[in-house]
Amino acid sequence: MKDTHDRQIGDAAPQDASVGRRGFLGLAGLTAAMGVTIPFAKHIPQGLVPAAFAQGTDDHIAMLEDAGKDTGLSVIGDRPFVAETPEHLLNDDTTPIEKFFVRHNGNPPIAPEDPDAWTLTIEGEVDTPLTLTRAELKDRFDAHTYRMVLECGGNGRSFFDPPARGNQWTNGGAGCAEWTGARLRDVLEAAGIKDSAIYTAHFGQDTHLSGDPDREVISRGVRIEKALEDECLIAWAMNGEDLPHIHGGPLRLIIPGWPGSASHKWVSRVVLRDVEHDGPGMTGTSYRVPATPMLPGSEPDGVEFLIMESMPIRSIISEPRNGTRLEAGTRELALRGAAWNGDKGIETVHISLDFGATWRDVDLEAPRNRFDWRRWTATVELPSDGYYEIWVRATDTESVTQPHIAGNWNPQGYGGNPMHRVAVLVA
Ligand SMILES: Nc1nc2c(c(=O)[nH]1)N[C@H]1C(S)=C(S)[C@@H](COP(=O)(O)O)O[C@H]1N2
Ligand SMILES: [Mo]
Repeated sequence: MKDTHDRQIGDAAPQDASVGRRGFLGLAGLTAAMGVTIPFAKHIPQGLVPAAFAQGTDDHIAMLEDAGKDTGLSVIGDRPFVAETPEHLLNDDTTPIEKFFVRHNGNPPIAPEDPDAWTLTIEGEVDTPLTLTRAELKDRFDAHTYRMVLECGGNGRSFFDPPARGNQWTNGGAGCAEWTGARLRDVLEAAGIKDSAIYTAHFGQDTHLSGDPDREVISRGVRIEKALEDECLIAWAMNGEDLPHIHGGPLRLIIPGWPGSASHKWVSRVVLRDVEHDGPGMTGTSYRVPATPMLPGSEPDGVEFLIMESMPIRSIISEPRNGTRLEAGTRELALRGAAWNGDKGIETVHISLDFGATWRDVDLEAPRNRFDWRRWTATVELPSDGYYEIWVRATDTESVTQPHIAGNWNPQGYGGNPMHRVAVLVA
C-alpha cells in the first residue's frame, strides 16, 4: 500500500499539535507534525509553510475567504478554483454552504444584477423550443426540495497508485445539500419531448481558461431516462438560500448520483439530442472507465471506455478527525459518519477497530429521499491506551462493498472508493 496513510496523519497533525495554520511551526513542532526527521531542517527559512501543508498557505486561505468558504477546506487547484471538504468537515447532517466543495473548470460568469432575469433555453429534439426567465420558471413549475449528494466524478482519485491525472481529491469532493428547483422533466415536457430524443446536452455561461470565447468549458449530458427522474432538478436554491453564484446560481442542474460534472452550473441551455452527446467531457477517457480492467499505469490505447454513470459506494468517518489524540485513560469513543452510493441505496455500514479482523454494525439513519446520504453513529470501547485505526465500509443491497485499496485503475482516476480510515492515539 502506498503512503496515503502517512500523508493523512501528516495533514492532520499541525492542528492537533496546536500549531497555528499560518504560524511558523518551529523545528520541534515541524518534526513532530511530520513524524519523521527532516535532514535539511537547518535550512528552512523562518516563517516558511512546508509544502506538505500547502493547503494551509496564506494564499489558499485568502482564496477560501474570498469565496465565502470555511478556511478548513483544502484548495487542491487554484486556476481553476477547486477546493474539497476534509472528511471531518462533512460532520453536519446537511452540508452547510460554507463547507460545500467547489469545482470550477473555467472562469465563472459575472454574477447578473437581477438573478430572476437569467434565461434558460430548451431546444433540440423538442416540439417547441422554450426560453424561460428564472422568474417564469419559478412561476410556471412546481418547486421540489430534496436533500441530495453532489459528488465529483473524480472523488477518491488520490487513492490510485500509480497516481491518476487530475485533481487529487480524497473523499471530500462531495457534499449533501437541500436543493430546490423545478423538475427537469416538467420543463422538458413543457417543450414537448420528441421520440427521437435520447440524450441531453448541457451548456452554461462560464468561460474557457484560455480566454477563447468560442471554446466550451465543459458540456456534458445524460441518457434521457436519467434526465426524466423525479430528483433531476433545475435548481435555484441551496439549503433554503438563493443558489450562491459559486455553486452555479442563478440556475444549475442537479443530476444526483452521477458524476457532478453533469450538474451544470450557470446553466443557460439544455439541448435534447438524437445521438449520445459529444461535448467536452464526454469523449476519450473523460468521465469514462475501462470496460475491462487495465494494467495500472498502462496506456489507454485500444482499450474500450464506457461513460461513467452511477457513482460508486462510499462511506466516511466524520468524527473524530484523522490524527486525533485523546487523553490517556479514555475508554469510550463516539463515532459519526455518512455513506452514499450513486443511484443505489446503502444496506449496512460496518466499522472495525482491529484492522479489519472483526466488523460491527453502526446505527444508520433513514434517508430523507432518494440520493440523500445515510448518516451513521456508533460508540466503541477502547480496551487500553495506544494507537488505533477506525475503518469504515458501506455495503449495498447487492452485497457490493468497498475495497481496501482503490481498484479498477484508469487513466483519469474515476471510481476510487477504498475504505476510509482514521487514526486515533490514546496517550
Ligand atoms: N458550468 C459549469 N458547470 C459545472 C462545472 C463547471 O466547471 N462549469 N463543474 C462541474 C463539476 S466537475 C462538478 S464536480 C460540479 C461541482 O459543483 P460545485 O462547485 O457546486 O460543488 O459542478 C459541475 N458543473
Ligand atoms: Mo467534478
